[in-house]
Amino acid sequence: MAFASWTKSIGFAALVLVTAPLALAQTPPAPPVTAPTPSTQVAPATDAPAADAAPADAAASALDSSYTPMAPTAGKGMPVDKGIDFQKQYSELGEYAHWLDTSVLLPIIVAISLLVLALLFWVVFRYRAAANPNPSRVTHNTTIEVIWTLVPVLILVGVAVPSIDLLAKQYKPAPASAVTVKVTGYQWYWGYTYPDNGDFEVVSNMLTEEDAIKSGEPFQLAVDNRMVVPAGEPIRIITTASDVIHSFSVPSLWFKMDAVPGRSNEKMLIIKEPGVYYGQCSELCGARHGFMPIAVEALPRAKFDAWVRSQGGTVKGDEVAAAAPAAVPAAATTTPAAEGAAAAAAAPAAAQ
Ligand SMILES: [Cu+2]
Repeated sequence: MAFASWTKSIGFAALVLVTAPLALAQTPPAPPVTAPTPSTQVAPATDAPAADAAPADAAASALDSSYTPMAPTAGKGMPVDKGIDFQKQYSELGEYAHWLDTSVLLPIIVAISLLVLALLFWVVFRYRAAANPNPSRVTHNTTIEVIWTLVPVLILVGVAVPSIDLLAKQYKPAPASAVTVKVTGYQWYWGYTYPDNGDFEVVSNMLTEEDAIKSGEPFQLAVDNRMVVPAGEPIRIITTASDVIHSFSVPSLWFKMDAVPGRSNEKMLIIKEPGVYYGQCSELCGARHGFMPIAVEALPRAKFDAWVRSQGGTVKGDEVAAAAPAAVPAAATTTPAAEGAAAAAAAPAAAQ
């Protein structure tokens, strides 16, 4: 009886745990809340009149198309020797999840394990045949039955509240202003397409051991062309695949999303600070599954814009910024950056 009521309660609690996230998952996503205004650098159009005082400088910085791959920081965004914990997190969701693991789940698991172990030892020694020749015949104890039903339920509710909260936050869609990156898994490399920036695609292959060492990066994580994104801004990542199922996964950003052929999965990512963050394909996808690493490079907005131009892509507001110096011919016509951008605009295909 007691066991039956206990299992029934646990069964119910488990049902709540399992169905609640499902119900949340099936709720249609709320319409994007008013999009946070993109950083001021995104809208040079409104700044253009004010820049009259130094049009050449404005044009040079607005049309900067220089890019040098950022050197990774040792131990940041990558696994470390003898590491047994999660990697240090660089997104708010990651920090939340890491807190849930180390400050909620782990203490509860340790406490329950120690309690059960202590009870086991107590029973083994206190009630062994030699010390307790006449065993008790008691079969029911209402107080104990209520306690061992209620306590597990309360523990599960305590775990469910932050778990469901985290789950709901992970389903929050990106705002309309977010930068979109379409991630395509191929056998066996990644492609990153930027539909908001001229729809160019960056193909990313693993570096050989020799090249990785030469560039000061970890072998089997370093790639020739990284997925470059702006830091501190919402990014809409859409994953898909061209052949078999892959999984786009970057542990230090708390990001993992399957890339399935014929289907697009979407998830928002906000990286707290600039840096290089490494990951790997996390779905067994064939012979070279272990050799299609991921390198995400988060840059400040102005540097991201410059990278987009270096790839032959377009940056919102560039047309206005490019037109502004034309009004002051003497200052702007010979700016090398402007020439570079014009050349890039004339031959975007060649730049790729
Ligand atoms: Cu794969």
